[in-house]
Amino acid sequence: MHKVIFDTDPGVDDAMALLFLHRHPDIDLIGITSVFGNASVETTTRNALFLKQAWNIAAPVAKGLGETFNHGRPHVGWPTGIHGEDGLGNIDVPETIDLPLDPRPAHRFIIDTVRTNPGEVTLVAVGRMTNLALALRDDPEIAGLVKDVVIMGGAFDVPGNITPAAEANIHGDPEAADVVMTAPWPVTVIGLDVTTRTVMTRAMLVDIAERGGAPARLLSDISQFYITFYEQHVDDGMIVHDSCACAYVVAPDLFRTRSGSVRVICGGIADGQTIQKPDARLFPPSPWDGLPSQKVCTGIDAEGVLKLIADTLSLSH
Ligand SMILES: [Ca+2]
Repeated sequence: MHKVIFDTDPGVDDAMALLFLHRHPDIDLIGITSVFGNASVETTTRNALFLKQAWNIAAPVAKGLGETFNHGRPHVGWPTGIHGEDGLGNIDVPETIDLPLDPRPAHRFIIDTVRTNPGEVTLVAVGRMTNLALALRDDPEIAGLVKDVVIMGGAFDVPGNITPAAEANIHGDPEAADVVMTAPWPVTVIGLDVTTRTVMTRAMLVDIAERGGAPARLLSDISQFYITFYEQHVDDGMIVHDSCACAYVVAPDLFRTRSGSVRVICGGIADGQTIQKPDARLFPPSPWDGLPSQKVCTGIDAEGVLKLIADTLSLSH
């Protein structure tokens, strides 16, 4: 079993990833931590509670802070054209959800849970890296106590999606992402290099909704707005960014990775760009030296990952 804390900004593709984690038999979802990105942290936290309630998820929700790791970065607006005004595809999520939050801020929840389960927790982070960076800042020793860190973010050998250089999760808090990538814990980065090849068609989603009961039908409803947005990028369906990171946790063999230290560009026109120094290449001294070697995904069995996601979302308990 993989004990997972899911750090998320729901978010339509986040919702799919959450249902995947909830339904996969090899995953023990022990916490949900919210971060801003696809919407404000108030909205993403409300959405996490909404999905917890709708899907009867036992894991507690802890709310993240509402600002970037380095304060003072300008706010650039929420991507309501992709995720809707409510962050979940404009399905009229109730204004408030009558469920309690964990009393701790997200980064403190992460620290405490990792310390209670040393060597056992996998952090799956599919929003901005703010909460993970804050956890490392307040308690650097947790780096040695976490089993694995799997993040959705970055673009290495392909263009970004929010600028030609940068992917949105990283661009939203580059300083936090650089802290996470360079910390002495094992990170696997699932970026646009592989997620953009993983497109769930409308027909697959219809099949999931038919097989997976009411939770899957809700997921299908949430996804329609996002699918309409993606008509400008793909022929049919939705790119399932965040679910790719969850699939990696249970089926790493479906991915090909490249090892090497990773740095995040902070500032300038390439703000938020992710750059790896592959271990197999020799360079003169550079800011990539002396840092942990992390895994960057460069290849994916997209068909295998989509089948894994579809089969898992279709499992009714
Ligand atoms: Ca996300």
